[in-house]
Amino acid sequence: MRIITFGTFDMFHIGHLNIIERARELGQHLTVGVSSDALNFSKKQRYPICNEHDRMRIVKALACVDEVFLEESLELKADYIKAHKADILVMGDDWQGKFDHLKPLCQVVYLPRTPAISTTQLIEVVREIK
Ligand code: C2G
Repeated sequence: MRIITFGTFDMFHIGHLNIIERARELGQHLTVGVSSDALNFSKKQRYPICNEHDRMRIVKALACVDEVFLEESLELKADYIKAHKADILVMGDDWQGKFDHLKPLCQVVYLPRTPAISTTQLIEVVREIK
């Protein structure tokens, strides 16, 4: 089985590693779409702390990741799934139900998020350190 997952993976943390490892365990090949800086800006009106080049390098360096590409639009999921011949799309359950329309193309699996850690929370903690 070929797996695909997507994310920004800004300030890479244990929640990111957990979902990537669990996604890889569902098959034999894992492709990760890393959201572009521009896509993040359009969604959140701010750029990630780490740029897309560095975020892609970090994800690509993981032993459980076989392939990485830049995700430039949320609307292109179906094209990315076909281009990478993915059998299963894995997303965290903060996206529960959001990608069910892709079920004719591949299996869609939502895995539970790792509790008590997020990029937003890390940014807030670092900001508070004076
Ligand atoms: N995640 C997790 N546990 C956390 C934090 C994140 O399991 N504590 C998961 C998210 O559910 C997601 C992945 O890690 O599946 C990447 O999270 P983000 O970097 O926040 O990516 P996001 O902005 O949700 O992705 O097409 C989707 C886009 O790429 C956006």
